[in-house]
Amino acid sequence: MTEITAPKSPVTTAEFADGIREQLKYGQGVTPEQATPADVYVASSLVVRHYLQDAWFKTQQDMVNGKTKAVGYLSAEFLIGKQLRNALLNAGMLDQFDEAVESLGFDPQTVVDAEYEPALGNGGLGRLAACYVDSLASLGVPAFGYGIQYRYGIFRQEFDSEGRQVEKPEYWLANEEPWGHVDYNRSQKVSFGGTVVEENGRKVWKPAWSVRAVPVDYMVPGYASGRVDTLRLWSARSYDEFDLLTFNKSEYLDAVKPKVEAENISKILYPEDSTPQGKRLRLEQQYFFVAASIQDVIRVFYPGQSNPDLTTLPDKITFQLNDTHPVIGIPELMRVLIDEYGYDWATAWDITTKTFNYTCHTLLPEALEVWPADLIGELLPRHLEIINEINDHFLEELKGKTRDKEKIERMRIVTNEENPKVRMAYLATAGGSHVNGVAELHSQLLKDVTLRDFSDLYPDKFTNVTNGVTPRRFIRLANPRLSNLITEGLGTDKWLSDLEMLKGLEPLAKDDEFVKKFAAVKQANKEDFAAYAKREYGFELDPNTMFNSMIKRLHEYKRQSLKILALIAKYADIKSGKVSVDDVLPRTVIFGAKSAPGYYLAKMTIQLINNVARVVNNDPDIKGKLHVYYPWNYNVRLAQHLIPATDLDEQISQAGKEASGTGNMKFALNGALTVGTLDGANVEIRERVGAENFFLFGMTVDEVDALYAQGYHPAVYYERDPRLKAAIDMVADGTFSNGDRNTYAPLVADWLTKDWFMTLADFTAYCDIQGEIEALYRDPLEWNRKALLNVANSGYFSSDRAIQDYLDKIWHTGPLA
Ligand code: 26W
Repeated sequence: MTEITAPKSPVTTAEFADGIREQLKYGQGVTPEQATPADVYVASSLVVRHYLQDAWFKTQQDMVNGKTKAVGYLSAEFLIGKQLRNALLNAGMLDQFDEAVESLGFDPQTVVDAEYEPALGNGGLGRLAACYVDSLASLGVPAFGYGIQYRYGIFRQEFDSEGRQVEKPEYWLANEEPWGHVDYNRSQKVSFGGTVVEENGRKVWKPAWSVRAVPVDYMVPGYASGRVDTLRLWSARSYDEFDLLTFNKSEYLDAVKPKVEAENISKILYPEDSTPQGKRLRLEQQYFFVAASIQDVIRVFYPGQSNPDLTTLPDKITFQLNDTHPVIGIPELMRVLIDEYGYDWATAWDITTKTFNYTCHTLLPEALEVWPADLIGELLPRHLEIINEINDHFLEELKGKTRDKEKIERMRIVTNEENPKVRMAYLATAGGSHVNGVAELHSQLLKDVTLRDFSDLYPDKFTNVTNGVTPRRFIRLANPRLSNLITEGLGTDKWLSDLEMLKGLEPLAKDDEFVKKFAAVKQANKEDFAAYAKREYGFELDPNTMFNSMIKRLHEYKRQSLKILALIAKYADIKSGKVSVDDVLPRTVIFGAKSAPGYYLAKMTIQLINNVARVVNNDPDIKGKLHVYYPWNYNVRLAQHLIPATDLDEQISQAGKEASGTGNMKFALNGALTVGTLDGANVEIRERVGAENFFLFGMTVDEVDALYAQGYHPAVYYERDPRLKAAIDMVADGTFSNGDRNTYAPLVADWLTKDWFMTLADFTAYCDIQGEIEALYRDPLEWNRKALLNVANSGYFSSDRAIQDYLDKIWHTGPLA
């Protein structure tokens, strides 16, 4: 195999091995003979940190001393995945690690496997944040990711004997975690509750209790950039144990939250995606990490200054709000500027609006956070005052822009009702410089629908940045075979920092020999995945079948039900003899998805998929032509194994519902073909890879809207397509529930009477395109040619390009000199 020339290594193999020995001795307290793979993992990680330390210092010094504005990416989630191999790759130490570990008598893969995955995110939004800090560092841009170090990440998913999802706590910090450096000496105090009083004509917030925000720092090494950025995740601790002198005596008893309550703040990641739970603790989390981050920024950029000139803040840093979760940062910065540093309202507002920008990641109205004003008042009384004042000023400003009173009413940040609510998306739009969606179509719909009044009056605020994914983790680490072939094809490995270079592979799609090599890579990856699935899950996958994957959160709008109904229809056709089993293209369907714990229909869909798998996989009539597998606990690691092994990827959301998708990009870049709707970034993927290399089906956004308007009756579709009828009947009749007709009755009833995301309306188109897919798959050379063209034309979907777009359109900054 051609070896990838990684960035120049700062260390030799012998030095790396010595470093491990030393860490084992002084850190783990074991000899190399006593050491376990987990010990060697910890020691190796610390060696990597050690070699990154100087670059980290230098990046921070250059950031503080130089003139380049930094980026503060505020995000409640960073789904970073395993760290060791990624850090080794980016720092240029992969080979040194492998050889050093081998020289000590260990298998590198076993050592890497000892790492426990930090699962500090729900899905797309959290993984995107992780890709973005990787790209910021790789581009050499000074940046902080700011978030929360949850003690429990997203739950660990198991299935019970009935195939139902069971949630288990994900205590990822049970063992030594060498990447996060706990920096007690840079802690910040974050306060809550209490009252606001007036003293000498000034508002003074007298909080009722405080927690200590302790930063846990993760190095974010850039790929071949020599720069190391910082991911600073805050952990909540109580003051009661350590610092009795923080408060005077009378305040003390009130001020100190019991340890358990204080630490609850960073205890658990909320597993809901797309419906905000009106939970007090969630608001506490949001304020906790944002308040700590703002104080931290002032500490870093104005060190030791008691009277800093904060009008320069927008030149020092730009804050990106990753969805509405950190939006409380807007009133918080106003409070800090006015109450703590004595700025007047206008100056504070000017600084604040220049510092913040907002990315929206959804189109589902129920996912736009709205907080009861009462709750904010209880937890953050001063902030509620400020929000109300922002609202008043904003309404005044609107009067100068439009005479349309209804429009002004609709745009209220704080609603006008008995129990007023604060609309965080509106606050973010009013309180920042830019608002962006995450794919062209999504940004357009934000302007036309979700934030229409705002885009009418503030058209210049709105822009688009199409999402991207890091090629380091999702091509180079996940798919070394393809990486080597790309490097061979292009004659250089520079594509890892300039992904548009993949275009150079396009002519090779005409070269049958190259296409065959490409096909061999996919085949080998499928064999690897089959072995992995056997080892990890006990599954028996046949790598000589088409691997067809659907991995993403389980949600009605994503329409896993469409996939499973089509599969059941196929099964029903074989069972009824309409289709001869001998004519069926052998296919292995793989699902990976977690459902929010309280999401009833999503959980029922999981149960259905598991039971379809049980029935179909064990039915001798099927002769092994159809297999369904549902590896539990889908996470970054599983994605890295499955994506390179996939032939066909499913992106079948109802048009207008998936903001972007990022899995779609990872699959295209790894040479899977996509079957998908015109939704999110699918639109742009299809444009780039070519319509003839993408399986498009289903209604468009306009058709969806028209159908809603006309009145949608799903039962019509059930009656119209016998395949659909057969499939739904089979779910209803107990085939997948040991004869019990009640098990899926609520799901069936929903399909036939509501079907909000129009699964039934798209069913026929979805089944019809399967013929095309299967015909192409029977011609391996043509299939792989198209898959290769997907790789060649997907370079645009690098997170480096996305970050460059943010730099150009929104942040107006760049790499350190
Ligand atoms: C407050 C509850 C909550 C939690 C998370 C509401 C909404 C969210 C996120 C917005 C959900 C999410 O992850 N959105 C996804 O973001 C990805 C990155 O931009 C997109 O690719 C996905 O299409 C979008 O669903």
